[in-house]
Amino acid sequence: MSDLIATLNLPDDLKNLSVAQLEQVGSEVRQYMVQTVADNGGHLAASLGVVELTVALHSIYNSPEDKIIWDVGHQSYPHKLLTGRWDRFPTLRRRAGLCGFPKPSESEHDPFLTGHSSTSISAALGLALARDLKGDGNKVVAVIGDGAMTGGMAFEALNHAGHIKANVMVILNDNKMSISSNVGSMSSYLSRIRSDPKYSRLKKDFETFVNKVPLVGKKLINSTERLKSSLKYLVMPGIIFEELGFTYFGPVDGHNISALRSILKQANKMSGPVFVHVVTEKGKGYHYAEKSPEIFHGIGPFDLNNGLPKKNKKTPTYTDVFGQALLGLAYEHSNIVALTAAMTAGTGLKKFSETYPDRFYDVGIAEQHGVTLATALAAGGMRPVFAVYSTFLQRAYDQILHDTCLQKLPVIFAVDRAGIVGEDGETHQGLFDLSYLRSMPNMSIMAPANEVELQDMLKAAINYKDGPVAIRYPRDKGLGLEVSEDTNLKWGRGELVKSGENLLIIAAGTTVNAALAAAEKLFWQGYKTAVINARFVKPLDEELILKWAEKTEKVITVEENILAGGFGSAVMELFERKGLNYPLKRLGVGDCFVGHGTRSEMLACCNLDADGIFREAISFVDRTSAKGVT
Ligand SMILES: Cc1ncc(C[n+]2csc(CCOP(=O)(O)OP(=O)(O)O)c2C)c(N)n1
Repeated sequence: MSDLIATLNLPDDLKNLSVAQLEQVGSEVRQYMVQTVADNGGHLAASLGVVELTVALHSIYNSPEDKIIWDVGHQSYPHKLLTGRWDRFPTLRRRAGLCGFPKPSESEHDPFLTGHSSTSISAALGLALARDLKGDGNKVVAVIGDGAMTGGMAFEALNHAGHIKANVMVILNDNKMSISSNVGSMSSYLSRIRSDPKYSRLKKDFETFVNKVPLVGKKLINSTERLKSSLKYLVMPGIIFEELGFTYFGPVDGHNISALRSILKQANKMSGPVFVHVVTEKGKGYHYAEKSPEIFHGIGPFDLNNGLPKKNKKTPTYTDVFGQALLGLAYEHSNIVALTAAMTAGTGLKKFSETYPDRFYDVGIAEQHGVTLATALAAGGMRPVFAVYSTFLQRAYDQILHDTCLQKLPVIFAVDRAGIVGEDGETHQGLFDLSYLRSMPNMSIMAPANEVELQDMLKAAINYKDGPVAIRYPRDKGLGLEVSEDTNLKWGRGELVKSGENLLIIAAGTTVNAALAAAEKLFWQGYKTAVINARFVKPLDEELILKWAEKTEKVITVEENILAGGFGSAVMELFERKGLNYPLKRLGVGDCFVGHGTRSEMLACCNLDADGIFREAISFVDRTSAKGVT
């Protein structure tokens, strides 16, 4: 443990330290965090940016009685370190170790789970209202980034909190960055407040002026409402938040502990909703993260001395292949437009955004708006491709159903990070999309088994005009195949990739590869196993499935999705519709949330790797009377 921190009982002792000692705590936290993330990977830049803010907060508030809610929660590492998780910090994001996001089951200092953006103000408001109903006196603080402020939910909550004059504090951590540079008119507005010293000076002058005006002058100003508001508009920073019912404080330098403490103390004295605007630098204190905050937003293990990733990425990921394929298709089809909800790099759209800036939209962290916007672009004759992580698309369930599917408009959803995502854990797993998309009429769903199929599926989707299409693929490297080759992909058709007579495995997406490896092992146990690559989850290739099910009379389905309503359910529904009683075993994720660990560890944990499928298959064929087992 570091020198000063080793002597402290945290977080309580922070209240007895001088500002210089608090700064020392900050630098010890910062150093430990950089070292640990260099080993484990994680969200470094955002956490580096809030070190002083976190120290200041814990030097004033009494956690866990006072509640601090970190929006998204990727910046909560300093909070974790100051609230009893110092020793366990090296287990960050590792299986059975500390979670990368706030988690009430991990600590009483995490009053509410976060992971998806823009929820903190609603959560803080709810906790504040519960406090008031119980008659408790604790404080509730939401810390939200300027990126997360682009999410509609944040405004819904501000609107409500201001209206009911709730006693709640919102701290805006304004670093100009979402994952990439922030977008939108709110961001430009914050920029103006931040960068124009005139605003802060004028605010002070205005207040002094009003206080000094003799009674007559005050009356004059008060009675002239129009004049008052126009003056206010001219000189007050944060007027938008004031108009929403909040008392605005700031902007304040988020790396100056003394200034932070004094503004927080002032804000604490107010009753009703307060809004504290804190300006920080993402990546602060680690040279490479300051220089490239986007790269250090979420990073794998890296070399401390040069900031370079430890693993050299040779084989392209599914994301890379998607980005490259879309770029080629956009060249051929001038009506293709691409959309992202604040994930340009993460979804592989960086090159597209640079090559076709007029055909690219970063809507901010606004998946719901993104879906309806894409749908309307389709209604207007464009071919929109919305690239989005499976977990975040959940936000837009109703927009997909009500706007896209009901109108049968040809929007393409490139559903990235579908399936097990690994270290980000349960808030980020992409395990629900097959179920929620499959239940929607007019939706087609494809899942590639490899990167060549992904490229072909995207082509097929662009050429399909009859309704929305989702292509879901995992957070993983491809198989290293030559992507310029075409496959024999046909709309609505799967592919038999291995014939066999004792057992049929039908797999969706990249589980096909694990299924093939399991089939190989089953062969040595005497089971000749057929394997179908479903390719289409909707519409199903019924003909192919029924033909091989009839031959083998035992069927296993495999998918990286929850079992309820997923791919296996589609096969089960097919058999039920046809009145067939083949023994059927569905492999996927049961009725539970999957935690964090590497992708391969968690796949193994869910029996979705080759060994797991093999074990499940053996127990399935043992339980049911095998046909023709040799
Ligand atoms: C609904 C949702 N969409 C996308 C994301 C992915 N995401 C994580 S952090 C982030 C940017 C957040 O920016 P900001 O709130 O300004 O925090 P900063 O990282 O700059 O501190 C995004 C887009 C998410 N967590 N939730």
